[in-house]
Amino acid sequence: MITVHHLNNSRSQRILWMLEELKLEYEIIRYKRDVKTMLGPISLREIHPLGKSPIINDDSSGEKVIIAESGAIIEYLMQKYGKNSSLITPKYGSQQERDYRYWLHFSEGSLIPPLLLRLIFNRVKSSPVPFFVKPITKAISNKILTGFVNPNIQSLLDFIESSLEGKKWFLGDYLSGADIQMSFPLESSIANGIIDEQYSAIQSYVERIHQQPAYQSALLRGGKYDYA
Ligand SMILES: N[C@@H](CCC(=O)N[C@@H](CS)C(=O)NCC(=O)O)C(=O)O
Repeated sequence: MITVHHLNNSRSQRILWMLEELKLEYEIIRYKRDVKTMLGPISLREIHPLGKSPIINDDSSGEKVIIAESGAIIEYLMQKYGKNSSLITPKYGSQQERDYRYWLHFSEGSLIPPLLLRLIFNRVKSSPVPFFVKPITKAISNKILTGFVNPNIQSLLDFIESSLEGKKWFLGDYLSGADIQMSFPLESSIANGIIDEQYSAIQSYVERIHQQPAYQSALLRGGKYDYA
């Protein structure tokens, strides 16, 4: 049986979607973020030292497999259970496979870091500090945001927008694990107003994701998720 260690409103929603696409049986162990810090509970560290979600266990082959990192989980599930599923397995060595790997890694490697920086510096701006320090923390945060973080996010989104124009999924007509991996940063950016109407290809793409029957089944299994 596969077990998903699922943190609310998090990247692990992607793994539930993937498991639904693969039509696999799985169970969910739920963890709740601290409402103030947004961090996961300490009990997640008993499953993996970093205590980040998603993590899966898979004991279906007799061996006790534990995998963390959503990209690694997607690759594992794809290799082990992806054959003849609704998700495409690109031919090894093909351009399609290079594109698949590119977007699979792009999500956590290129897109999420500046989104996280934006979140952090916006929090720094609004966090309580002595009144005489406030103008300084605000000015430094604004400088980093406007000089580095926001232009970086914009060029990444422009690139994603042009890559999706005229396409259904990142690999054209075929849904793949790369789409699953790209879903979380794009849908959370829409929910946070970072992606607006000027990015119409991204918006339609995320709407298409939300219409996938397996995506909707994952929502029903996972419970409340703020980005759908
Ligand atoms: N690159 C990792 C990131 C994992 C991660 O940071 N997960 C967040 C949820 S979106 C988390 O567990 N946060 C809670 C915490 O850091 O305590 C992945 O893709 O799995």
